[in-house]
Amino acid sequence: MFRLVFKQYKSKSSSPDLTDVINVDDIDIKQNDLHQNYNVQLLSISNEHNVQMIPGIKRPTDWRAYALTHHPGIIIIRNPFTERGQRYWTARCLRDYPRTPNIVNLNERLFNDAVRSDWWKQLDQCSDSDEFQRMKAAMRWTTFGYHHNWDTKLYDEQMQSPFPEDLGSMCRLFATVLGYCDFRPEAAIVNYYPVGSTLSGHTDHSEPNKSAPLFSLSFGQTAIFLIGGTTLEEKPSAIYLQSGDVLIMSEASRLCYHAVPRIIKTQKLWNSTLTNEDINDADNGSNLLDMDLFKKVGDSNFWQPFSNYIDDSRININVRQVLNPGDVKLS
Ligand SMILES: O=C(O)CCC(=O)C(=O)O
Repeated sequence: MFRLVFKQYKSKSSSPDLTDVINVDDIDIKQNDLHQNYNVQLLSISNEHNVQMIPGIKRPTDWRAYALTHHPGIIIIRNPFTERGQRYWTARCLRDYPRTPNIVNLNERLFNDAVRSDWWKQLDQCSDSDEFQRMKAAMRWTTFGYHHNWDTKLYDEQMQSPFPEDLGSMCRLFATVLGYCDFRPEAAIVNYYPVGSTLSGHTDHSEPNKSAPLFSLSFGQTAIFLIGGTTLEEKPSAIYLQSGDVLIMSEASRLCYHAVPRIIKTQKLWNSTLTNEDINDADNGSNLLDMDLFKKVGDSNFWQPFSNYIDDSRININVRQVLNPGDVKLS
């Protein structure tokens, strides 16, 4: 059933029927009411743990968060970022994260060391349009923290690069607000999806710790995301993940099948210069971000190449805790 639904949404020959895709923006539900058609419930979010805020993220009491009642443990926070916040994380994912010592998918037979160690710099400097397109389309993932091993599906104590402090702080903020105060961000995959690309159905079971939640952040174009059950027999639900959305896979859904059968170009370009209002407000937690980048992304000239990239691509940051509580390394 999962594969059939995946194929329907992926299909290039016909435009798929999107009427069943859950769009939380269409849902008009009052606090704690259940939307019967969608099986979506609005969650009430407080800041009872009094978390340290981070520039570029709205106050938790202003978040709109939803639970999918047919998929217990799935939570969607509908874009809790400011526009500058979205630009910041997009730029981090493009300019900084796919750099040595982080690992990227770029094959050594197809790309030289300069591209494989600092892809964005080479892309930014590339003046040949065919080569630019080849380099742009080839980037599909980067890993850091504990590196995900796509072949063995096992983590290795020796295979790690530092986990970025800003990303760690952001994930801990989301985790703490949702009550996962002990969450430790230890492994990340950033997935890059040019329009037309997909990610087939799988479960994330490499982590020794399979009970900590998984945080998945989307920037750029919209994904159709499928969430199913623990077997491929169960029919998945389809949901739009839009720029800025944070999806949490926790509890019963942590080990469920999921996939991205389609990227849809919906996001308008944001290419204006931003006012400095949110920078002036950003003194709280500003030590947690690269504030130089946070300021620069508001400038339309600096932002332009990043904006061009997400004009036809989606970026997903997928963060997991690897170790069990109390462990300091893999056994
Ligand atoms: O792109 C997404 O939303 C999902 C990514 C994912 O499932 C993964 O990295 O395991």
